[in-house]
Amino acid sequence: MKILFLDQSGNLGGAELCLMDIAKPYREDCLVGLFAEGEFKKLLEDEQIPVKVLNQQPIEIRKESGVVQGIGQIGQLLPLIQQVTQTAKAYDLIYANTQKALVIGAISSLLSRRPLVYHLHDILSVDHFSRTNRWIAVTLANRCASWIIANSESSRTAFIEAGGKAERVSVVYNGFDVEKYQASRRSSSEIRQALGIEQKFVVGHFSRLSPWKGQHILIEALAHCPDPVMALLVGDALFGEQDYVEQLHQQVHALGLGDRVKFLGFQSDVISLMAACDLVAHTSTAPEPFGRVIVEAMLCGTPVVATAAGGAIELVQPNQTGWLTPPGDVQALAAVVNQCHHSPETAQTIAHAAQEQSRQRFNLEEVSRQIHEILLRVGSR
Ligand code: UPG
Repeated sequence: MKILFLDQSGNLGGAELCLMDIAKPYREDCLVGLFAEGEFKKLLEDEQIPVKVLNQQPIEIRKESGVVQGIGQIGQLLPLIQQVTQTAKAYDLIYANTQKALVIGAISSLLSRRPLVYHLHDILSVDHFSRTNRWIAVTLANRCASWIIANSESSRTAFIEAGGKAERVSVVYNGFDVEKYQASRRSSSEIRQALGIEQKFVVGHFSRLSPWKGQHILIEALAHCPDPVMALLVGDALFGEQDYVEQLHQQVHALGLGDRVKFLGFQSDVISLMAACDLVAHTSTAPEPFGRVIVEAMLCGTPVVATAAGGAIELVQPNQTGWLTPPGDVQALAAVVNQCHHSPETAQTIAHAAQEQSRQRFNLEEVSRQIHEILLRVGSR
């Protein structure tokens, strides 16, 4: 089956890393059409997945856009719609991986008469999207998409609550190449030595720097933990959140934590770093649609504490495969960090159980099989 995948981003966010794994089995016969240049294109090329940037103009519509701004920007999308429609004629199916890809993909699907599948990586709630953008996403999905793949039960539920048709959505979790998390790690002691953190209790945070990802919660929690406890913040601001980055640096300075917080920026090898951490913290302040980092930490065998909201609740069984703390609850997070610091054996037992379970639950081969079944069904209609 020939598939035209569409993604708006040139940056490497979770939706893009997920798409890369989904597209791999189709690399002989697919095209990933991007709406921006960037690192994602390079990664796809490295993986020998055909890729083309279909748009040379940045698209200005944002998650929080209102109706007037939205309509005002439709004009700039016309050349892109035309190009996607032309391109789609050589493929059997359009697979939209992001919201802007849904907008373009839906119109092109009507014009090219190719079926559309929408992979929903977001929770369509007021926490994340303007009312206009929620309405656009749900209306286009209902009218134009043959099938919707939601990345968690939470994303599926929010979609239905926003008016989405329940009978056309299935939940498929992100899949992971589980062997990669065992095999390709550099030695943890080498990494800790290189970073000068051998004697520390290291709490890793792996996410783009963005207010709702809650790096500030971990920094604040650190102030309630003893000195050997430190944080590694891995990730960069991908969508222009420079004010937040500045705010984080000021917070570290104000709390006197300068030597206990390291900003590592975006790293392509997160596996080695995660394996070198004593604990991984997920601190999103709004419900996380899925939470790749939680599963990745589990696969690495590193204990994980996550925010009890959205997809994270589906991934972590409290006190069995990790810990859950209420969103924004600094004291609760600090308590878990201190508990893991004081009882590393218990933390390791829990991490081991999580590793065993996640290798079964999030196996990429099984996930690819589920996706392929959906695509075959849609393609044969
Ligand atoms: N990552 C890197 N390098 C870094 C920092 C992060 O490779 O320096 C990776 C990280 O390991 C993870 C990904 O980036 O694999 C980020 O994942 P996540 O925070 O889950 O993704 P989002 O960008 O927020 O993407 C959306 C949803 C999220 C869901 C994901 C896939 O918000 O909940 O897990 O899509 O469906």
